[in-house]
Amino acid sequence: MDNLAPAISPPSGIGDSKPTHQAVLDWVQEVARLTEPENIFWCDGSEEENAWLLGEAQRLGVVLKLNEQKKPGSYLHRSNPNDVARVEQFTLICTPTKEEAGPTNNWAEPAETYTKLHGMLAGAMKGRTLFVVPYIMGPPDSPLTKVGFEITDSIYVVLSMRIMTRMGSVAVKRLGDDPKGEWNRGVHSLLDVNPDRRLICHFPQDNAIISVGSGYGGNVLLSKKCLALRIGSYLARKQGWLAEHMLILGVESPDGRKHYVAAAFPSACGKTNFAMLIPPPHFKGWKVTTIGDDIAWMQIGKDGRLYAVNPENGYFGVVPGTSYKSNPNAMKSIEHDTLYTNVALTDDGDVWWEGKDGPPPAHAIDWKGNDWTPDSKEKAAHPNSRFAVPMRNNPVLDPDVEKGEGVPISAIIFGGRRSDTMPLVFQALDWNHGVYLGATMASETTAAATGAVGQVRRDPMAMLPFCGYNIGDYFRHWIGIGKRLTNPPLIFDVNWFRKGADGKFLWPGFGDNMRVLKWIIDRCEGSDGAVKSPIGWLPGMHDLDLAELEIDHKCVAELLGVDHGEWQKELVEHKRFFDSLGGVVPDELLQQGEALTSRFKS
Ligand code: OXD
Ligand code: MN
Repeated sequence: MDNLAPAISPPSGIGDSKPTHQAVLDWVQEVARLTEPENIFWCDGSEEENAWLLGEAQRLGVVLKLNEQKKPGSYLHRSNPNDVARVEQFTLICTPTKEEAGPTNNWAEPAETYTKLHGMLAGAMKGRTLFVVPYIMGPPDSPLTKVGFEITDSIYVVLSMRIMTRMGSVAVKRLGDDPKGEWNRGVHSLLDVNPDRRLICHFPQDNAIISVGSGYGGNVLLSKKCLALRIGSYLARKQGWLAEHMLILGVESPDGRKHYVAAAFPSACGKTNFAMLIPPPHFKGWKVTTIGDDIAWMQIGKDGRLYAVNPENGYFGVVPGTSYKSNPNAMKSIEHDTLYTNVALTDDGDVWWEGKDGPPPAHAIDWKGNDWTPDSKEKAAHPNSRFAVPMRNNPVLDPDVEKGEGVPISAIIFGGRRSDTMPLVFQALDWNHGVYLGATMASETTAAATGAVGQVRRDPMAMLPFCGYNIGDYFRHWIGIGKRLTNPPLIFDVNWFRKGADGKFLWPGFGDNMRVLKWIIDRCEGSDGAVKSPIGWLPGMHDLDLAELEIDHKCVAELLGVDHGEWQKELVEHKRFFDSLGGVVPDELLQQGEALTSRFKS
């Protein structure tokens, strides 16, 4: 199986939904003149179109239909083994000056980059179909919602975009014929799926994206990381809102009090699990519901609170480790109508991955298409194998997910994967201190991006790979938003991954994270169950509800401990990180660093 597929010839009534917006038509013609496709397929997002495309994708070997009894409406795609994750080193921000892209981005000069990309794209779609995918990010009636058009020569991208975005006529209608309407131009071509010709380029000033040489979701579903985060964060700063790498969840108490929280964790650190959490039996009557699992767009409401929408329409989650034990709601969501990528195929036409419930199959076809048995040295599923699933499959989807104004956010949570130093949970002293916590966040790297796994790297607000402009200006924007919020969310930091001296996790995680969430909600409701420490407010030993949890006192003390030795090293790392940014860090955050250091001395 591969992404590359020859042109398809749709019957009449399919693939001919040409919009009327002149600039869109002109742009598509321009790209077609350059890439020379055999034909143009205008997507409308309908059921009929999707069914026909799925048939073609099977015929061409781009997807394989799974056993209809075991996984109704579901398909498996295998990517080129050289193309399984985001490529941060080939992801470019093309702004007129290097300073605008800032110290954390790979910068390239726009005119030169366009010339280079146009050279790569010349004739690239010969013998292929050029698909035009109109889509919106955000609920149809939200003021935050953005229109995008993605041109692609990958049928897999079209099928995935229909899951991940509100795709087709809804976008054409939203843009209308207004020549001044704002819309994103996205061009994607697989070229020859060659890592040496792979570039993911963003032109924030032009609201444009060009991605070549890859078929992996994070590089090619241009709606997601490219528009909703990189271009989105640029637009958000210009327009006074926030585009963040955050899940959004609702939490309702047995007596009907409801709060929403947004949480930024780096890629593959459990955002999807947290967003679908099932409270342990002791929390009878508590409900957690999902607004989003990856991206939050947030604006300031008339009441001075922060309101969030999920711009996406589906989840593109990491499969390995997903089980009825770790995330029953995700498992239920991916039982049907799911597009799997790079998992193993069982002999009965089902899918399998490491960490799934039950024993491994005696035989399977691994993600590369080779025979696999439990004795094989290679993994059956790629560690970054994914599911793409419509959010409506989620049994705990929040009823307000389509609300245009968004949901009010009571708490913002930052968190990373840290074996040491960072306590299970603590609360920032105020907004700017919270911004400092986000700005100095760090996490052990995962398989979501190419490169070494398990190394601690600073990942401010989990946005290091996704902030589309200068990170110093991004921090300044956060501080500015805080000044405008008369009723700001409280800010917290969590770490589910702290380990004891024996190298084992101290905290059970998953559903038991409800215990931490409950403390966060209590604090939002004014509870005084906390003790002040140099790093912020920590729960006291008895402030976390640990009833019916088998955990010894020593573990809890370790989880909530602030080890001065570890923190001295951490403070050095904060300073080293800020210094590495070359003078862009706002004074407010430098002062936060100094205040933190002096709190340890007093
Ligand atoms: C993702 C990522 O796919 O962050 O969400 O890599
Ligand atoms: Mn993500």
